[in-house]
Amino acid sequence: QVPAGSKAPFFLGTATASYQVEGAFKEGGRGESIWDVFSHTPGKTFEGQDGDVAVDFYHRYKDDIALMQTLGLRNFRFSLSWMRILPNGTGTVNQEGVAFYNKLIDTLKAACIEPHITLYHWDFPQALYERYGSWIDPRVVVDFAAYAETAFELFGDRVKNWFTLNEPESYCLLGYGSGVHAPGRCTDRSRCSAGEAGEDLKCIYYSALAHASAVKVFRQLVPDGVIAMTNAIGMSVPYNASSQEDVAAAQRNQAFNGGFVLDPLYTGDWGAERKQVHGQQLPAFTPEQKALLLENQQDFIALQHYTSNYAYYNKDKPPLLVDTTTKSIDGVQLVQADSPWLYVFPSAMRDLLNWLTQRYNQSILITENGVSAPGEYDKPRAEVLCDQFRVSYFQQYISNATVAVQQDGVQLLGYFAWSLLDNFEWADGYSKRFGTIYIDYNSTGLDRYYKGSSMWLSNHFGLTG
Ligand code: GCO
Repeated sequence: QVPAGSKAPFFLGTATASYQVEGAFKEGGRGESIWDVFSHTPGKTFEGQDGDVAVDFYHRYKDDIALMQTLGLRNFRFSLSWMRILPNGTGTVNQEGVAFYNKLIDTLKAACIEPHITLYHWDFPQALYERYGSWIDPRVVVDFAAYAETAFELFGDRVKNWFTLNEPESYCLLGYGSGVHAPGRCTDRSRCSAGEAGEDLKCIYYSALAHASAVKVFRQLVPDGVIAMTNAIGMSVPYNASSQEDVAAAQRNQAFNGGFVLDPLYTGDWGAERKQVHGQQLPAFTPEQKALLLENQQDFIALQHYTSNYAYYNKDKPPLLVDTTTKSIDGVQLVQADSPWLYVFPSAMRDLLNWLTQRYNQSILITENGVSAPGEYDKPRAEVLCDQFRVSYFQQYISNATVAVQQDGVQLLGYFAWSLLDNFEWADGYSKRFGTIYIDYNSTGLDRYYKGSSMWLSNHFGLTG
């Protein structure tokens, strides 16, 4: 245990994403995105909510930067809306969009806050989607690299910290597998209007290639910068640590999930576990593509970590279809957050940082970690502001990350809490709050209030950020 109050040996930041916070969906020459279309389709999001206004960051960014400044935050991760810069996804640059991001970057820098830019956080240009279906077509590799080049040219003089794609494993599986996120493609035609088997795998494949192509351009244009993809990874902890079978099952499951995208990025090929399960369904990397991946490696692993589970061996199932549970061997149930997929499992943070270090031998930047606290949607504001649940989540996860650095030798660069502000939580609309700053959705001004957790983070990391 790290003593309470001891500072973390890595930097602190907070993160957001364009569609989740910006709003102003028809302003400033912004083109349409797949999330506009998806959220405007009846039945796709909680109570039909959308990001048209979101938390109006587009107009309020100066005030929000002032809030960060007061907290002493020195790092901010946000994403560019591809369609604000290239309304049709390719072609003419929209100067109004460029002006917005220039103002944002310059205001951050003037406030001593380092900008960290994500190029793509799920809002794909609708125009390109209509042309070729986005991440399931080779044309996306070219178009994404061209967009990345434009962004590096426009902002690379002032911004040195970049991310290519946010969590392909999430947008590919949810957008092309289960269809619960935009563009809502899936194999089950009773639920989705488009989609076919294997699109989720194709999406990962083209995402890996698009990422490497963008890294290649980056090295030319921003030679003094750093860049990575962000990946959503949980930890499979053996249900019974003294059972050989459970330990082996958890390891296989971990490699299968945790290596899904990172294995191709670091080896130029799918991992053994993926090949075993998907066989011929996996698009093969050609020798040229393998070379592209190997020659254009990222600078560190950008980890987004929220939840974990126990995995155990089931003799009636093929070896890779591992069963998982959220109850420990002693029958203790992991605490569930407000989001049904999110369980609080802080010790898994330390295990995961060690697993990544052993497998890839890279330094790590935690680009997202956070929680939706139970009942925050409905509770009176005063109660939500006292978010001890979130404070405890941060305290435990950060302390496990600190132990991984101080005792296990993990190279951890920094930690971004998700999220600066309550925001549009995709298919859950505004019903799940991940913010360290509360948004009063009933007020006409979308008023902001510090939650206890933002002050805890500020205090824990101290003035050194
Ligand atoms: C991600 C998601 C975020 C979510 C967060 C909470 O990058 O994981 O993009 O946008 O809001 O993960 O679910």
